[in-house]
Amino acid sequence: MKLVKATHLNGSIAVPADKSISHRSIMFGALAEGTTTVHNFLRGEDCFSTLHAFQQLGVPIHDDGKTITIEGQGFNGLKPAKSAIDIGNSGTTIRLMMGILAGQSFQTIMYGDDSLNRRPMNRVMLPLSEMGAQLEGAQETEFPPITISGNSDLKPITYHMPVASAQVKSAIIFAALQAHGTSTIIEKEASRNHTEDMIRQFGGSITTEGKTITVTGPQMFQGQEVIVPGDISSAAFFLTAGAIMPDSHITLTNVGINPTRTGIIDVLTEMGADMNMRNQDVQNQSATIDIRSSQLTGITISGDIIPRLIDELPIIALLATQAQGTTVIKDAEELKVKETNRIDATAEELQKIGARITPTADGLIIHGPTKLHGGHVSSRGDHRIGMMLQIAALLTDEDVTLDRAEAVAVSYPHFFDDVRTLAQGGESK
Ligand code: SPQ
Repeated sequence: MKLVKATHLNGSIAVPADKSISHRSIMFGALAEGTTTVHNFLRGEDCFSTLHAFQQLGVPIHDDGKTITIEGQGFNGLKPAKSAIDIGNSGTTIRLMMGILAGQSFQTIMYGDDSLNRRPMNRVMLPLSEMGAQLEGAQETEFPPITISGNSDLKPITYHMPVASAQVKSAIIFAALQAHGTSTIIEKEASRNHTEDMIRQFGGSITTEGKTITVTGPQMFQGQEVIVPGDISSAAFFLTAGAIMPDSHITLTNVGINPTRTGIIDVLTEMGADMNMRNQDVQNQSATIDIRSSQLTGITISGDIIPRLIDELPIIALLATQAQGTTVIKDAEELKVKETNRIDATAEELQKIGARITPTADGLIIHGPTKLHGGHVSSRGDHRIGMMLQIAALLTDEDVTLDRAEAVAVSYPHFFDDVRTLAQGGESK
């Protein structure tokens, strides 16, 4: 696909719904007693993987094109799927469902696409096995298809997490909610807390003190009305575009500002971006953000901020190509086990269009500012790499063509429409 060109970007975009919260709204709705309605559900492929998986497990879920209605079955009401469940590209779906299915008294097989079938699952399989479930990967590996033989009598666990991961934490929490007794999870670094927030929203209880999470099972939830805020990880592409494109001013409405996700705001602020936040909605954790063309300076990004911006690192690398000086990204080895190896994919694809960027064992080193040029690049099937490359393409008046552009549909189906809207200086629906 030939990527969109623009001289500047202007206008307002309503950021698409949060992917992490959309997944969890289906999960909690299915596991609650009674009806849950989900407004502003993300209509991306990953979230439909979660929705279809629960339908296969016997949960009635209706979609009228606007609102999702879930007839919750409770933790004890799930039914065995008639066949193996296709999870597509979604790491969040497969890992969190492993935690849910660990406490069920039946067997389930889940598999994904080529990318998901290469992502590591031991990080979830090991603690869930310790709690009493049986999990097996393909041909004695840790890779999907994963066969889960659940155990309706799970043991609680005390677990020191070896990686900073909301997916691992959430999988253990879902199993702990079904176990008899108190589980304690100690995070390596604090990661996104949407699972914990939603437990409270659905009438359950969980405590967090620093990096220690305590949850006692079994628990029961009541159906709720969920309004999903916009996804700051999707907003990040336009926050970056607004800062690095000349003569630009972008307004992003309904941006999720849960503090476990706002590392990108901290980075933009430290690099000197001309940005302001207004209309904060405390209950919905959302705000409007304005961003304008900015003079940026390179910085070092490392340590406990990394989980707060892990999915934004490819677009932050692009941001850094336009900043004065050197930006160093460290402590981000987790990027190697995302939809692609995002350290290599970011460095190699940006190098093709002129960026001065070097991959390291745990991150990237980027020198700027650099004038990018045209070329032929690939998303490698990774939505975040594809969207980052479209924003990069706006910086050159030469042609940039992108292979596997359709990957963006995983988290942001109308991404290219929003780029065109801003390139024409308009306002999105
Ligand atoms: O679901 P998936 O494919 O793992 O999605 C990604 C993404 O870029 O959209 C990662 F590839 O986001 C993860 C994120 O990196 C979503 C997530 C969640 O909703 O809990 C947590 C993070 O993953 P992890 O492994 O750090 O827990």
